[in-house]
Amino acid sequence: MRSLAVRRMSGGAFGIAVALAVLIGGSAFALARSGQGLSAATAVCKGSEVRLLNPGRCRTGPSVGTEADARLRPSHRSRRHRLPKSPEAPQETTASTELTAASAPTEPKSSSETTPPGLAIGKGHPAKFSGVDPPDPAPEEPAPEEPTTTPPPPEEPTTPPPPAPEEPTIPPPEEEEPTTPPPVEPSSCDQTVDSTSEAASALAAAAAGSVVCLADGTYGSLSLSSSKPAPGVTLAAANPGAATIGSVSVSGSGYTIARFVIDGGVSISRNVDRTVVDHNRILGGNHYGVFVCTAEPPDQCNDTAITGNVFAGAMDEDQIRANVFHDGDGDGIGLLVEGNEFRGNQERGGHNDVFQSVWVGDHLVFRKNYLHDFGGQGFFVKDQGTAIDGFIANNNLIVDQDLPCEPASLCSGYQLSPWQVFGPIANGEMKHNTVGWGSGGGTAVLTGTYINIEFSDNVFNRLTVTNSGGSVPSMSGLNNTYCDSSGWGVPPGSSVDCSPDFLNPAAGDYRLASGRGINWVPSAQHYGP
Ligand SMILES: [Ca+2]
Ligand SMILES: [Ca+2]
Repeated sequence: MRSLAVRRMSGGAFGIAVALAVLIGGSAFALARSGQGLSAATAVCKGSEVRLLNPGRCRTGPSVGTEADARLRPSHRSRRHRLPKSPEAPQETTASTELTAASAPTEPKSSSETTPPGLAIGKGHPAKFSGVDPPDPAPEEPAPEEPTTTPPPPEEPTTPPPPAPEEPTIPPPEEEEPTTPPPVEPSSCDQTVDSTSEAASALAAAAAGSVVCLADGTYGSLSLSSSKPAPGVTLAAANPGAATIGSVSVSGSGYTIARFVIDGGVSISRNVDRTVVDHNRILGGNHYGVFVCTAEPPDQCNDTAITGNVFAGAMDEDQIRANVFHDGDGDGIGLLVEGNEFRGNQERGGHNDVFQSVWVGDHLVFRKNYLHDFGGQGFFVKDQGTAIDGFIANNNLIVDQDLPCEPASLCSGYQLSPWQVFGPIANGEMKHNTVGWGSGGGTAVLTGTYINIEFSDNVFNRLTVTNSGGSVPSMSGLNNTYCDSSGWGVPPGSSVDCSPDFLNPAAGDYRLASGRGINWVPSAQHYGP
């Protein structure tokens, strides 16, 4: 799979276009919220982000029991395993149920062995969108949020930790991993404007390669609809993190959105090419963080990149929803999700996942992401009718999956799966991932048809390989470390270790001297603006 070596999509300058802000089914949503008298609490929490990391302070948040919930979700939500059935939304079932239904004679494990407490397998995705785009049905677009009056201050780039004394030498990575690319610099602004209407005009007139910047401030929503030829155009905050924008609707090709605080999510429409969402802070409390894309086959979104962002807080559904991604330019990447930090996701009854792939796509590259201090599910791939051709999930760190459901009664436990990959997938690899350690942490699940997939050099806490996706996956691979496994024909070179000697987990350094697992530390990355 090295032939799939990923080259980052152009993060540089781009041309521009304008768009008419067409905000979608938000009014009802906002109305519902205000009707619950929650607006103030929401704004406070969103502005400070405290709610996202300290749910106890904001338990009256908007996600539970609102009119919007009734529209967006099943009406009966006493438990997360009873989403209503529909042709597109298979009912969530427990692992034991699915294993019984599709029991494989070769799988002698009892349900208790294959169904760790709290494990949720086979969760259905919410009802699909209507296929009309635009206008968008309710689930497609986030409701416009009242802009926060006080955007969070830009985060200072973290400084690398001092070298640990007598730190073991980390072997060089087996493959050359790209570093997090530098964000657009303010000095690169070709022009700076101070309203979304001016931005729209500037983008419409901009030549490919241009960078239009927004001055410091809080703005409403943006719609980018005029396609731009390569290398596209960039809309950036003039000063990193000092401009807050609402929802961003992308229906034209060739846009990079960089270094903003985004409080309304990013939605990429069908048949859009070359969208880059780079080094933004994407706030919770909206429908999705980034939605790629509002379509189903045969429509698709080509060559999308989501890089270097921080996703902070739970959405009504997923922090990233990926549907029909496609490698249109033949560089081996259809959707690149790389170098992002994800925190604060929680299961709120909407099947809230950090990353969920629905429908088929091709050439998914999920790499070097940092998932921590979250709940719900982590990396979740399911429901594609045909194989995702080109599947790379490498060098990701998933730890401290310990946020409870909200409300806690939604979950029998909060240790939902950090890594759940349903086949069919083909021609790819899962390598050098470190998953399920720290506080909390559910069981990773691999299931379904895997074709030419390598699973090597990973460090998983708990891993289940089941037939709940229709078959037990067959993988090649070497040299994994794990604590507990079920149904897995453990590859050669694997070792059992329930307390791997991570270099400095208290400081987020989950590298191992053996070179297995990740080869980077979060503190050396630049997330967000
Ligand atoms: Ca591509
Ligand atoms: Ca979901």
